[in-house]
Amino acid sequence: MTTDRSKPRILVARAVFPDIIDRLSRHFAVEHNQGDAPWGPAELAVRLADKDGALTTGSERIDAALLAAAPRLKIVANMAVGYNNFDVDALAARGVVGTNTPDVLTETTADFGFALLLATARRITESEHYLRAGAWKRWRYDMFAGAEVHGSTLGILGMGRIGQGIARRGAHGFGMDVVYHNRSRLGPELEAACRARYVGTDELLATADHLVLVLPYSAASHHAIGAAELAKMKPTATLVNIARGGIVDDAALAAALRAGRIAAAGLDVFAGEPEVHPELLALKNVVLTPHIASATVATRRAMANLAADNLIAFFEGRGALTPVNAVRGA
Ligand code: 8YV
Repeated sequence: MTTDRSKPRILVARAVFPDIIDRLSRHFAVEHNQGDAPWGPAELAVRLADKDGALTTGSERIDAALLAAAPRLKIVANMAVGYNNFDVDALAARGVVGTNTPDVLTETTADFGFALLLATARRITESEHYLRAGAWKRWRYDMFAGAEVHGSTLGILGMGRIGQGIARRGAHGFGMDVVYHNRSRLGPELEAACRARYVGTDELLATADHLVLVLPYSAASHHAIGAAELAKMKPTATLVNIARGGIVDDAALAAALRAGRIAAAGLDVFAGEPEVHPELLALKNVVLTPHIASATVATRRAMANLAADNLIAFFEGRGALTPVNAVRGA
């Protein structure tokens, strides 16, 4: 914490690489949370009361009530590409700039989406638990026999940068037929680069052997995959969610997995995380990871630096680098 009042005052809401704090401190009076204490909305409101800017993560909800408690706030830099933790209308109403961290995490997150697909389809964690439990006594012809990945049909719901990265990996690396659905269809050049075919949601659900969710969370995508959608999938299909919890109805998914309506799921995100639906925890045919799709050292550093770059550029009067809304100026 510092009391230098000549510089803009910044709150860094969660622990971050120490050199990012050093870097920010050259430009700003920084209050940080390197102990990573769990600051709830009330504590956050108190700490933002005298701040000009904030560096947040997906864990901090920035809404009208919080903004009302932060009259000086001009910019909130999210260390995430997703910004469903922002109430964008409330930010616009107050003239506060929101920024995110696109591009720097695209390939890393696509790598992880593919890793989760492979682990789920090929039953890697389930078989490892079996081995560690001492249950492996002899080979058997159908032991942990999973679903084929190469040459199968990869379905992608949400075809932004990360979805395209997964499509390229599937098409070029694993010889998969790629089908996708998105709010808007890609141009012919991008479709060719991804070797992906645009389909409606019913065809996507019915044809995918492996369906990966990479769409942003919004009221419109809440429970985009529920009981009705799961019923349209192949009983042999794998579902992977690296987007946001809440896009999948976790209770409906647990029921479908238990009943064999679909074969398996790989989930990196959960409604109400870090809580996980207890029925998902009890199932063997689901691979569960704690929201780590962007978690490589290099990528997390790039995300933190881009969030810092946004704050620095904004307060130097150059404008935010990656704004998510149209508010401008320092
Ligand atoms: C973040 C993410 O790690 O970028 C995103 O949208 O989901 C992750 O990369 C997480 O949101 C923490 O900010």
